Amino acid sequence: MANVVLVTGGSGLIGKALQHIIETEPVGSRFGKLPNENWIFVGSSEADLRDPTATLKLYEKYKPTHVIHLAALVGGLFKNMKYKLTFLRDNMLMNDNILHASHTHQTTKLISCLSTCVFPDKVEYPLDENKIHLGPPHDSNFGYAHAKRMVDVQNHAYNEQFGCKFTSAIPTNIFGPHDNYDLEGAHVIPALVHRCYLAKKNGTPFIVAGTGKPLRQFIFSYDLAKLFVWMLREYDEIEPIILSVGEDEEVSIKEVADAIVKAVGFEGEYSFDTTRADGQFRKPATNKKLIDRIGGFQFTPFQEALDLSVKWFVENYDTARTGVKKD
Ligand code: NAP
Ligand code: GFB
Repeated sequence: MANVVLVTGGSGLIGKALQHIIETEPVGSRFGKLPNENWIFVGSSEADLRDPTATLKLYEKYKPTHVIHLAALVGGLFKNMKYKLTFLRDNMLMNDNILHASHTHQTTKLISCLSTCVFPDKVEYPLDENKIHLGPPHDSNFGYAHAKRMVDVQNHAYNEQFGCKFTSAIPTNIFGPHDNYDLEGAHVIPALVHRCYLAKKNGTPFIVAGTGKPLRQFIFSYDLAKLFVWMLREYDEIEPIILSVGEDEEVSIKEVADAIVKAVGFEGEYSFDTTRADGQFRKPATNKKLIDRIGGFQFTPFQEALDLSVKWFVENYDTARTGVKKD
């Protein structure tokens, strides 16, 4: 019988990247589709996963043997700061419904998606898989972070009580084609790509929020998609695993802005609005467990991945998610 791999959040940044990898890597290869697999990608129009009945109906319709659960209320620093309760509640509802439906439908394997912002703000660096519950997360995203942490708690409880094989991935900040390029609500890379694109097009100032000093690790969505395929086939632990570039690949927001200026071909000056928040200063995570388990992985260099993402944005401006009404 064919394996049915259901991807929630299939219309989002990582969902689209997974679809791209599954459709372009050679069939039967390590990251490609296997002949006995049927992949299904769903967005919120197919089922609002905050609704338990709609979630169960989705499982009844597709009878997934495997689920990659990417759906979430997602946003950058400023959206997280503004809607803490909504981030907490929507994500708890979606995650609880997916875990419950996966249990009742005897799904063989479920991979949920956390984020390195779930880790404590004050903890010894680098972050590793054993440090999730050692203290409160950064205040700027405590709603989202607590909802995501509970998935790890539930994964262990489902395993201990029912033997379920539910696990989770912990990616760092992500970017790539099909990102959400909303000017206010998006993550730093898509928001700044959009701002820089408008500054070049309209001859207006390019303004970066905060001081530019915070540090982040970024992973390209196509690389991350390969790692999800690897997890599906080859990672059998309940414990989460960090999916990240190396600890030595932290970049500052200023370096990100410089790379975006280069990729967009913006020739003006840019400035920092230091009245706006910096958020967490850094959250460096180790990928040692990943590299040990996978045995080596070639990450796409940052500027190359950024150039590709900017090219995608410029070519798809009319249909990209920008939060701007386009006629
Ligand atoms: P995204 O581009 O914003 O996509 C979110 C996806 O979730 C969309 O497919 C959306 O469907 C779906 N969704 C939202 N609300 C839903 C609901 N009520 N019912 C059903 N589906 C719903 O997000 P992403 O960046 O791909 O994020 C994917 C996963 O990675 C999330 O779990 C996120 O927490 C995690 N993550 C993201 C980052 C990052 O930097 N982007 C970093 C770490 C972890 P529609 O578009 O059809 O509404
Ligand atoms: O991508 P971002 O919002 O993610 O990046 P976080 C925030 C950093 O980029 C801060 C600076 O230092 C901001 O001051 N920045 C500069 C900007 N300009 C902009 C801009 O136009 N938009 C944004 N968003 N930032 C989010 C979390 O944290 O990242 C989530 O709030 C989630 O919960 C996600 O985990 C991965 O790393 O700060």
